[in-house]
Amino acid sequence: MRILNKSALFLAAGLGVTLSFAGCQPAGQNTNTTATTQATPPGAQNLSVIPRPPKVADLMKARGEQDQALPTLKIVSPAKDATLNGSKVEVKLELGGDLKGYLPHKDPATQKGNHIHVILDNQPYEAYYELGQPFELRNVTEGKHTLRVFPSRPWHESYKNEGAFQMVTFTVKGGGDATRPTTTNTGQTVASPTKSPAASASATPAREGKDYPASQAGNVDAAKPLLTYSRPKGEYKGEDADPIMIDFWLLNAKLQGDGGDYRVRYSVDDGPAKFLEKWEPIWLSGWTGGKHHIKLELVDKSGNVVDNGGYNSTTREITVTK
Ligand SMILES: [Cu+2]
Repeated sequence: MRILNKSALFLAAGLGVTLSFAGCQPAGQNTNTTATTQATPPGAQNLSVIPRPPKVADLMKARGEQDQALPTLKIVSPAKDATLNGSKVEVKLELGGDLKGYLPHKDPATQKGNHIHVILDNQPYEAYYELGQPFELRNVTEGKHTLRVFPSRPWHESYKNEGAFQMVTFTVKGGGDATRPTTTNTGQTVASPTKSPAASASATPAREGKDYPASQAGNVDAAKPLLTYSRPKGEYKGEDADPIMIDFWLLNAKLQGDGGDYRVRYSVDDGPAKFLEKWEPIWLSGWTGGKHHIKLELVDKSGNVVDNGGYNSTTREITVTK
């Protein structure tokens, strides 16, 4: 906490906005060590970092050499700095590198498999399984956008080798309608600005893709340190809800435990800030049911968020159903 308080002071001097975070939480609100004599507020949870779950370790063993693969991606489309007409953007990728049997594909029986994480701007990633056909970004709003992609395992842990991550910036002219509901590739409404029932819940499109809510690119410099939030996201149910993995991609930034200058700071539900010193996933156990939000930030030695178009501080909401 000593480091935290120092960084909080530093932040207080420079960035008033971040005051709700770090060491400035009201005392006792999220420190559960002395909570036994107090009434526990509904939804209070004690999260702890646990080792890689045996279930995941077993999956790794069953995959042969795949976890030692060094998959690389190339974004064929959209081309770097391309200007595209219309709200539908086709993403085409080329997978290469030392694959050792790694192949994105959704098993129809289990609905699981290797896949690519596709991220438009700084929205939650979408899974892309069948690279033989393009992934459609639908209803993309007019303006500048970024696309980030990297290969992932069936349990959503990303490959972290050089060349796995790719990013392009592109511009859309005559883009999508920001008032349209947001739907998944099966036409299910996940968010609607007008709260109307899904108008597009008709036939399932043949191609993978997603209708996107309005977003724009951050002013991202591909040569600067960049944290890409990957997991957790969406809904977690039953045995998938405990533990829950935090995973991310780092570009141009080595963490202190890996011999570099940076750390990744995370917090759950505005709780105390925790630090990750190594670039690897962690598993958190002890979630309660309901909505939670997870904040992930790339910070320098002084505990300041490294600025890069706003992408280095990301908060996502997840829903846990017990
Ligand atoms: Cu995934």
